[in-house]
Amino acid sequence: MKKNPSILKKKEEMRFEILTIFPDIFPTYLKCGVLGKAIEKGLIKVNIINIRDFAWDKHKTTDDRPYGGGYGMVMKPEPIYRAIKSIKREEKSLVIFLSPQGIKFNQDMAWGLSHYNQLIFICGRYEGIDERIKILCADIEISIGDYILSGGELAALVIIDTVSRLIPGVLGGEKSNVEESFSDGLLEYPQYTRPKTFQGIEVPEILLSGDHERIRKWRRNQSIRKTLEKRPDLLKKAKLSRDEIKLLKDKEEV
Ligand code: 21W
Repeated sequence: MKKNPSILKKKEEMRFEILTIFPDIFPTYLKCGVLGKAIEKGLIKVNIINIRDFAWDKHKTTDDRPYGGGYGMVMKPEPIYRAIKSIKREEKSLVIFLSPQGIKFNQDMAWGLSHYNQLIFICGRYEGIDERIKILCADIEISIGDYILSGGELAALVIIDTVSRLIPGVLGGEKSNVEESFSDGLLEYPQYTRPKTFQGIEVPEILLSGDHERIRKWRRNQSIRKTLEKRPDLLKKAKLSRDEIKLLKDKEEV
């Protein structure tokens, strides 16, 4: 019988729930590429919840002026609280509060999140969300980096995209996510396709040689050199062989 570990393991789907006042942001991105296919195949589900549907006053108000005064508006707690309560919670479920003050998202965190069955994202707009939502509802507060966005929606898409790629079956080729940048902590080797010469620049000869072992070594070497050049901070955590570490040490002495 053909070995197929994927049929031995129970397929556990991932549900993403997004709480937002701008639901229109999401459908186009989610239809495209890898994510679109993953949704088609039923490997992931994305449910978009309009916070405004849980505002009960005549004007469906979701924001209000900050206590203590100051610039801008703050998102009211009640509609968000009711929106979260309306979600049917799966067994392994996490509520993520997206904010510039959160812990910074990275690939390791994505692996951690990929083991849940349900991730619930609270997207803020205006100057932020009433602090009591964070206290009462959030399991974790995440930022995607040190820059200012207009709201949490792009951050939710960044995290959903990254986490989805780690779910078994989402990427076509079995190996594609193992080979990807950051998987062994190194930057990617340079890639080329046809034509052989473009604007006077040749494709490196070795890639045309058909010698797959030499190509593998060349690519590995390019990855290490590129990482040393552009992101030496990554080398501390990179998975390198003894020989590769020695090679780097030799380079430092030159
Ligand atoms: C930006 C909200 C700035 C609040 C107190 C008094 C989610 C984000 C966001 C946003 C402020 C992420 C204030 C990286 C981001 C997000 C919108 C500051 C001013 N506070 N990751 N006045 N960058 N941003 N509020 O911006 O919601 S994850």
